[in-house]
Amino acid sequence: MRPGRLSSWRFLAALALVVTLVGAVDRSKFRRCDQAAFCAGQRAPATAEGYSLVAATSSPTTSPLTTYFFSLTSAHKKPLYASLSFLKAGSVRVRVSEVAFEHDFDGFNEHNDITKPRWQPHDVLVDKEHAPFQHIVSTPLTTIAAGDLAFQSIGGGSEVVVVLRGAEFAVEVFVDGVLSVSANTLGKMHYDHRHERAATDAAQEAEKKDIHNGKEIADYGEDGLAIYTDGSRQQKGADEADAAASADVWEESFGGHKDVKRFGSTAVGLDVTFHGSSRYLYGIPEHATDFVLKETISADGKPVTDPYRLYNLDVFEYELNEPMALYGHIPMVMAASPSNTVGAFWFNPTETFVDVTKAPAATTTHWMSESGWIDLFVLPGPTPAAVFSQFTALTGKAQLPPMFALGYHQSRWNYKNEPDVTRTNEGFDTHVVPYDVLWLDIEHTDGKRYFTWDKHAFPTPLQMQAALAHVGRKMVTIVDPHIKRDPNYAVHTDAQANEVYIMDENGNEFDGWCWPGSSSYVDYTSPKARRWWATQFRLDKYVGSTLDLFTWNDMNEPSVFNGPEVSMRKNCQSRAGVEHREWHNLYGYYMQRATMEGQLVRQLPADAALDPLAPIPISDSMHRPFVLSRSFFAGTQRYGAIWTGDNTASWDHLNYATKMLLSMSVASLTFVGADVGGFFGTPDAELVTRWTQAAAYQPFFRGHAHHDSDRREPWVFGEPHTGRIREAIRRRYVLLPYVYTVFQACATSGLPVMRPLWLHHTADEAAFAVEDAFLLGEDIYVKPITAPGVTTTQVYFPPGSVWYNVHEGYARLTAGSHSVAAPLEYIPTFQRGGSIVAQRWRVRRSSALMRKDPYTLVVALDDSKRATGELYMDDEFTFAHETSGIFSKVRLSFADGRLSSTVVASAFASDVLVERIVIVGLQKAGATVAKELATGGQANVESFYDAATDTLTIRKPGVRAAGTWTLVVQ
Ligand code: NBV
Repeated sequence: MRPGRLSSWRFLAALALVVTLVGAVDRSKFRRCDQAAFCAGQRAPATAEGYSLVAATSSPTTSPLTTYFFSLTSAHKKPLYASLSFLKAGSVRVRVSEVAFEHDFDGFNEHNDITKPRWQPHDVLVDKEHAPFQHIVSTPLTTIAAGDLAFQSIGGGSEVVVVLRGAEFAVEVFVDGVLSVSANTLGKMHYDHRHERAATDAAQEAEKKDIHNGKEIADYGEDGLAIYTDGSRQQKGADEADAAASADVWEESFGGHKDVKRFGSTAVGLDVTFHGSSRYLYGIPEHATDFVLKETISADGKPVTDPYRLYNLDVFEYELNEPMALYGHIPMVMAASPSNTVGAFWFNPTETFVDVTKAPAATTTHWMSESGWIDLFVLPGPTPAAVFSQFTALTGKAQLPPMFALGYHQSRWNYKNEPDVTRTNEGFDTHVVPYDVLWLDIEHTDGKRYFTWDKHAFPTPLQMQAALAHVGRKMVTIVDPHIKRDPNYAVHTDAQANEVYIMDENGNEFDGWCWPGSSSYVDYTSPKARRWWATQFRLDKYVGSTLDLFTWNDMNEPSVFNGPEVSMRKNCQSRAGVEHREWHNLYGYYMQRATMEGQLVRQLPADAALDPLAPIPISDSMHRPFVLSRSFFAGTQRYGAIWTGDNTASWDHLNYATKMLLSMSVASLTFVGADVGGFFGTPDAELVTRWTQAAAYQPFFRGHAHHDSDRREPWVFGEPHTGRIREAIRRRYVLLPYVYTVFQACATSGLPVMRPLWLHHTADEAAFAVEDAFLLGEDIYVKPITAPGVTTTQVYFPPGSVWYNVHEGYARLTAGSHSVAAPLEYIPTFQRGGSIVAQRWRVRRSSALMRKDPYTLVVALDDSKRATGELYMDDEFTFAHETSGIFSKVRLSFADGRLSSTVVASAFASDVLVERIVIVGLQKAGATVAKELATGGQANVESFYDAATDTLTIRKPGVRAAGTWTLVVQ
């Protein structure tokens, strides 16, 4: 921001920033459960709605069907309709609607029309295939009573039986004969039917009865309390929750903003219980809380904290250990235990609160949403890997990112101008620190008009990008969703002409306040608007952009400075006439998708026909996209990377970064990271060092800082700090072949890149509580140091496993908690015994410059002197691996003294050699190595055994990394 150009509102905004910088989050800006009628009413319900299952509208038979439909009745409420289906990938889907299902679930509803089913984002789901299943009359279960129905899936890994309880409607899911998950067993299912205001007196009465336990409200007192027809009033302060629940079903106010509800209260809710002892619950990101979800309601029904809130918001200076909502949200939990792991996905993008209650034999979640559907997917597991496979079968697998995106990213709000960019870029070379991407924040634009450049600060963007690209480096610019309402700004006038803006409640273009001042917001829920947005990234439209320029989507909760809770009014409307309340949590998801598509569209011929409903065609030579988004929903892994927003330069924030990233990973976001060093504030050298060391092993690795923070590029601190930071970043580059191989495997399996220890050590209950350490893939175990002055730390290792301390001469560690060295030079890092990890030891300026370099294989043996691993190779930037299968993969194994590489795929031609092999844990002094020759016979290979570290180093074995070969160690 240049002096002299500060308009008055900017001045005020800047002042507000400065004032709030001293304090912490302003909690009063954000709703608690007791301030939201739909939550307060459901959290403390007067009576259960008491549904029973009356009939199957498609009669159950023993012949396999794909979906069954039922009716539900209640003495207190209007009837509902339910359906049950099994998905091919193994999950069980239960839906409840106030409108009868006319046909199967896809293709419903464009409009918020009361006669039609509620709006549902069916394009979020990938897997729409139903597995056949059948109604079973007799089952291994002994408890099928009259009126209950039991269904069994046919095929699939484990046996899944679903019992629908008739008298008091409930769903029970048995996995391999064991009751694992149930819904509505506590009778908390809630469904507010939509009403039309004019013709709703009767319906409104029913709602009131329901909410107020049969007491009719006559009026509201000046104190805001309900006055009942019997003269009683709600006791002041006795129960705030009840007070909020008594808000008028037609409107509610918060923070001076009134929300008028077109269809009255349309809230839905359901309890979902995970049975069995020792259940640990994880997921429902994004919260700055512990990884293991905590109880919010005690077993005897007393609130402990507010429920976890899921409503995408731009929370300034968020605090730790708070169930408050943050930027993104995935309504999915995983319930792990040593006996089995199951999950639940509450497919609802409206504002949601989740209560957690823990009891010895079961853990209950209570999902309370403002609107949307009851649409529950039970993910029956029974292993964590199976839950990931089931969830990503529904929401999609992550893409394989281009290699550069896995390198180190350098960002700052803001690199001020081209000389600043040049100096920063050269700084990395001068100080011999590798990096791949330089980022430009909002100040690079002409007055926050995205897709433009500040012509004074960045007069030659093409040359600037070319200078970076010269050594394979890339640039990222920020593109936010708010578009300046400036009649001279082509993006704005084009958006108006194409009718792609969100509308307000009066049918005008929504006008909200954000960085550029008066702004409108693109309706990314509309396929047409998404295609329009994508075309803005064409190189001829985004003047000054190149194929080496990628994108950062910020403020996409959406953030609206003058809106309720710094977001959009809920009665704004999409172009299809659907209220914002229905799709709020999807806004960032759809924006990132549209931006990702923009990076594809810009590679197509200018005259390519773009049907908004058809996928964008990709071909071999097209480059993979890279988009970072702050806001997210289930399935975001398909569109790019996510970071944890505006954290703070503090040791606590470093500690919570691991917890938050694990939570996102459990919800299947694979490409996640936190601002290295912390966004707000100025970290000291020790904090930056420790943060860089931890983030070097986390999926998305970017240094970023607020404009008021001091500069913190790796060389700013001087020695010995710069050397330590350099070493941490170089370590990332050494591991890139392994990291890339893990990303590729995750794109296939649905497993996350960053993993909790329990994901691979499911039998060990102690592993379920570990949240201060994590796995990168299966084979690298990392313990971040999150306090100053630390030189040693305790690390927990699960039974039956062997680990080698990478920094301590490969010292061998087994089960238990061990004290290990953690000097400022590095953080404790371990390679799993039984693994082979591919590396590149010649670190260069960028990952692209290392593409042809030879590999080093580190073979870490388990107790039976065996190890396995994989190495994946492709061109690292195009789609050829996907469109034509142009990749190579080898399976590596060490057993019985033989190390061999077996080709699994060979389409990517590569002559890159293995230059070194390090075998750890051989315990064999005097070992010799020979290579088996294709012609028969053997040739000796140079090797050196170091007894102190028990490592055998094999030099120049003369084998191709992508080839088949065997070395014999004798
Ligand atoms: O674009 C400016 C910042 C950005 O640097 C940060 O990373 C985002 O999370 N942005 C938020 C807006 C202002 C935050 C105070």
